[in-house]
Amino acid sequence: MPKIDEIYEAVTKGNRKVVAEKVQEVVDNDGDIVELLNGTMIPAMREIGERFSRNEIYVPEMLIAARAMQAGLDIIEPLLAAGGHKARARVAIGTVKGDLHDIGKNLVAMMLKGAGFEVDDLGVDCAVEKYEEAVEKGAGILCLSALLTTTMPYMKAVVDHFKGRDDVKIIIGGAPVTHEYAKEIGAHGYGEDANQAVHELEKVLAEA
Ligand code: B12
Repeated sequence: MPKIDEIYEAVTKGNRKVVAEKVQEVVDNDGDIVELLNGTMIPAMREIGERFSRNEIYVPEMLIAARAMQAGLDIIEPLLAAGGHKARARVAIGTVKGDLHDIGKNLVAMMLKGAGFEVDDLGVDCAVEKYEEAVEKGAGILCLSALLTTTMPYMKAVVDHFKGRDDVKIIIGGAPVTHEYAKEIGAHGYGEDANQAVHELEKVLAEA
């Protein structure tokens, strides 16, 4: 079984091949993939974010690390989803219009699938119409992600669009998003990370 440090380092160095190999080794050895995700891979991406903020690395390095992370996620995702039980509710998730960040959104989608929800991943750069289509296909909960302060206001546009629809609940998240902002725009829930997203969804469902 690879040392978790090796996977952490491979993600931060953007070594896609090593990440895929080592994650596969963990899987082959029946390792704890939820712990691998939450305890190693997500913290590695956070470190990348901090290094970028300190101008120690730039966009290309960030992108390379993101691709390495995705290589590991591609292996884990079907397993997390397969570990889930019968779908508890239908959820649609998308990064809002103008925003192309999808690592956090993908993680949330993956955790939700792992928790047994049926997840319709709408991708990035989602306009109101895309969420509307998902609702028409049966999604009762919409998860909105935004990583840019400039795209956050679009979350309000989506919330406003569905105002008065009791059959649609909206949960928001992303690095610049806060609980206060969620309250301010009238979203039904907010999650700080992928784990909280699951709890928040369960809370919203229980209240429905
Ligand atoms: C990787 C990255 C990129 C990659 C994205 C690759 C991809 N496929 O996603 C690339 C290189 C493409 C990129 C581009 C840009 N980026 Co960028 N990027 C980042 C970086 C380093 C990490 C983001 C990330 O993946 N974090 C790891 C994941 C796991 O965390 P997360 O996304 O926050 O998600 C977690 C939670 O927020 C939460 N969550 C997320 N979504 C949701 C949704 C729901 C419903 C819930 C409940 C929870 C939830 O759960 C997630 C998992 O725990 C951040 C720095 C940072 N500190 O966040 C900058 C950052 C977001 N980027 C930034 C900028 C400025 C840009 C660019 C404008 C740069 C440029 N000049 O071109 C472009 C914008 C492109 C666009 N139109 O979207 C700024 C934003 C600043 C601001 N105030 O808005 C940041 C903060 C960097 C910085 N310090 O300046 N970026």
